[in-house]
Amino acid sequence: MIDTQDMKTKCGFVALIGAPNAGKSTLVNKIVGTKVSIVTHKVQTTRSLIRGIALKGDDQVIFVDTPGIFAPKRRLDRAMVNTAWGGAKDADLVAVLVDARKGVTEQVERILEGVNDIKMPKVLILNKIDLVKRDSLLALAAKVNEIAGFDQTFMVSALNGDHTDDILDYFSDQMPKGPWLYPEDMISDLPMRQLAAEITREKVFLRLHEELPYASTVETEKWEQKPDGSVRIEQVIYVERDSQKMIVLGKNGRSIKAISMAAREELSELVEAKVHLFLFVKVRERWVDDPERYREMGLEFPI
Ligand SMILES: Nc1nc2c(ncn2[C@@H]2O[C@H](COP(=O)(O)OP(=O)(O)O)[C@@H](O)[C@H]2O)c(=O)[nH]1
Ligand SMILES: [Mg+2]
Repeated sequence: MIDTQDMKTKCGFVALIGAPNAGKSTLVNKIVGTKVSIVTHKVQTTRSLIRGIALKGDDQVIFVDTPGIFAPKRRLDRAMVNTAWGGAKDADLVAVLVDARKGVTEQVERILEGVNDIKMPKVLILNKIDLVKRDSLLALAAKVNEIAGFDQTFMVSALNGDHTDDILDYFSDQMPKGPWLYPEDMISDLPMRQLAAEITREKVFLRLHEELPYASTVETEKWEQKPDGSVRIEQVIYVERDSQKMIVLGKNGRSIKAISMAAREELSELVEAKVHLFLFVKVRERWVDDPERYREMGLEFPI
């Protein structure tokens, strides 16, 4: 056994939970300082647990970005919500993010009731303070704390970074003593192939509307380093129906070209090299009921 009591370093997990769109992924990206989790204005963008790793002095704080918690309907929804609560139960500290502009919605209320059953330390983060008046924040903080008791309340804007440093200070202080779990230069535990698939999935979310983002998933099939330093990446966008494939492709391939260009640009930044991106669209009728697709996404397959 290693005696951690005399250790100078601390290391632990902070799970971020909240309703879809509260700003969880934005906050992780802001604190980590790099985009490790994709963000869109649409709900249910994040599907699995994404870990973003931040350093503060001698301490390592591993943020676990979770899918939003909502009333699940489909199997994929259930997998995401289970994953979010599971992430909370494995953490050293749970942070509940609430969109300050939306306040205590029915969805938030249900989450807060669930949070009451969690035994570890809990903090409340009221996010998007750039969108609300200051005086309404105190009332909201009081109201939320009546439903679930929190050890601390923070008020931040994940978007512009207001007070996000305070969060990191507090969390690093609260982490248990112990050795770092990840190397110093690591910012996410997501494998490159999966991160690359997430980037393309973000572009699909941004480009397409209605049910399409939710009917699609992206997987990286091939990743090849070329002798000239460039990278060839092949990815498949899975959809459920032929009609959806037509929409993803778009008239004269316009949509898929736009998705591809946007993804390629960001992938080049990520790998710091020229990227040749090849996107294929495949119809897989019941991918949402296929355990293999869930494994690829890092989700447990709910029976
Ligand atoms: N104005 C404002 N918008 C924010 C803030 N944080 C996140 N957002 C926006 O809220 C939306 C959802 O953010 P996201 O991080 O994907 O939420 P998640 O579903 O909780 O992960 C995106 O359009 C973000 O740009 C904030 O502090 N202020
Ligand atoms: Mg998210």
